Amino acid sequence: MVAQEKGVAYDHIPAMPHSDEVKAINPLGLIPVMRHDDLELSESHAIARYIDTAFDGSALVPGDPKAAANVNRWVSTVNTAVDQMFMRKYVVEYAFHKDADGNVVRDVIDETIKRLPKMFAMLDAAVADGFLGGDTFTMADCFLMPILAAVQNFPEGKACMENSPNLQAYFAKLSERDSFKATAA
Ligand SMILES: N[C@@H](CCC(=O)N[C@@H](CS)C(=O)NCC(=O)O)C(=O)O
Repeated sequence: MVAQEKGVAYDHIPAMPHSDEVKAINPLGLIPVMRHDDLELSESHAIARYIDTAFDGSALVPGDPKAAANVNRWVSTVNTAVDQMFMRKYVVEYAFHKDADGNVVRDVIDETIKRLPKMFAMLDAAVADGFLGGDTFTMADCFLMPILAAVQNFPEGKACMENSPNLQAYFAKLSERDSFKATAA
């Protein structure tokens, strides 16, 4: 989304985590990884910041230190707390944690869904001014949107979204951006 928002051309090369081509850049084998000229980079936030600062186009993190701090705070919150709960302990469990018969193993999911409403309430308040943590589109929105798209694919996430009016309006509006349409899985 960051490259799209900036109008930066890129080649998207699908690769599996822990494949040799990924490990050549990130010894941990985690995606995403990026190559630009002689720079090889891992970690989504580092990649996003590099694209934002190395290329022309409107900045996705403001120049003013206090405004930037607020955006960075929300990127970190999404990348840690929100990602842990929505992706690692919910979406990934639904998608990949199956028993021998192919049924979803629900232990982690059933613990997580008790905590989903509180996280949704925090995010619902955080987008009240139209964007995550404020009234303009920033890098924080690029980090939240893909996770919000994924969490709604499963019933409890969908229900929480339906109970979060600000977040629903936010998601509907930002889904119309070309950067989201071009990158949504
Ligand atoms: N902190 C890293 C996390 C990267 C990450 O966990 N990527 C996932 C895919 S979204 C992955 O490669 N998972 C494979 C695994 O955990 O083995 C970042 O923000 O880039």
